[in-house]
Amino acid sequence: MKVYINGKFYKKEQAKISVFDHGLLYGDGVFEGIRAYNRLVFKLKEHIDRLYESAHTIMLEIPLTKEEMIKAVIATLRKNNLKDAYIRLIVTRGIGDLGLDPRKCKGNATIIIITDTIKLYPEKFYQEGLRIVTVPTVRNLPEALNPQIKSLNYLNNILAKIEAINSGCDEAIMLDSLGYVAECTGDNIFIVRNKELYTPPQCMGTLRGITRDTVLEIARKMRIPTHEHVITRHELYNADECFLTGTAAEIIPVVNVDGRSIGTGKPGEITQKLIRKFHQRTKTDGIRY
Ligand code: PXG
Repeated sequence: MKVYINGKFYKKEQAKISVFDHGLLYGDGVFEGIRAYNRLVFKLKEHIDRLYESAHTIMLEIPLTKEEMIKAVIATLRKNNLKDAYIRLIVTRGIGDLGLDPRKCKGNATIIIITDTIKLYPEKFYQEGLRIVTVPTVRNLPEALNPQIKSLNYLNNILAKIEAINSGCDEAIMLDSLGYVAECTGDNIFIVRNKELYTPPQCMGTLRGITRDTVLEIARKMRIPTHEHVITRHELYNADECFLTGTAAEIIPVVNVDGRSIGTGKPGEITQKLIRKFHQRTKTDGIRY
């Protein structure tokens, strides 16, 4: 494996950054998780746009233009010669001193691109469906650390993940500060009720997932009515179907929430149709490398 760091390629063992990088010291940086299928990078432009939006909000200047960044991702993929890949694109504040002040980092952001494969959940859950639980840790308040910023600070999500694991589950539902369903630790959530699709609005403490947007687009093409609307736990428990979406997770059915079985207790029909359409999409859409 060859890792890209600031324009140079390094072997996995030699790919290292400074202990004074504020990405390590403070989680001061932004990232994206991107997938490539059959030598096509899926939704690369959307991921790059979101990366630059996250960076803009935290006032982190990325030394490459978006076009140069796209070229760097493509070059890393070519170098690694992977047909299917998971790309982790990271931009940290760079090397500073042992204080928070980002001005001390002198604007030298560190860019890291790693390609590898990823399997978020065991394959059997894609067939049988996941069991998930609501956890006590609420999703970051948008007015404190907006979940729209895909920052290197994922402790909020990691705490939720730990709580799910402690409860014997692989994934957690995080609520917003009002108690509505927000999202999972690395995935957005959808429910189906009366053949209509619902997902929480992106302003309420959720990341605007690129897979989420793709699923909404596919559903509209299939003439399934879609709603971006707040969801209560009661509505979730009584949904006909439920599934999660994310670049790493793709689309995974959920069959049990907090001990309540969802619908028939098996992956739903609409969920399975959306999974099939999504996989068709990933085979044809994207930037070739
Ligand atoms: N919510 C959160 C909090 C995320 O981190 C998503 C939703 C889904 O967004 P996309 O754009 O991917 O559809 C994410 C993205 C991991 C992992 O290892 C998770 C993500 C990214 C990278 C790694 O679990 N999640």
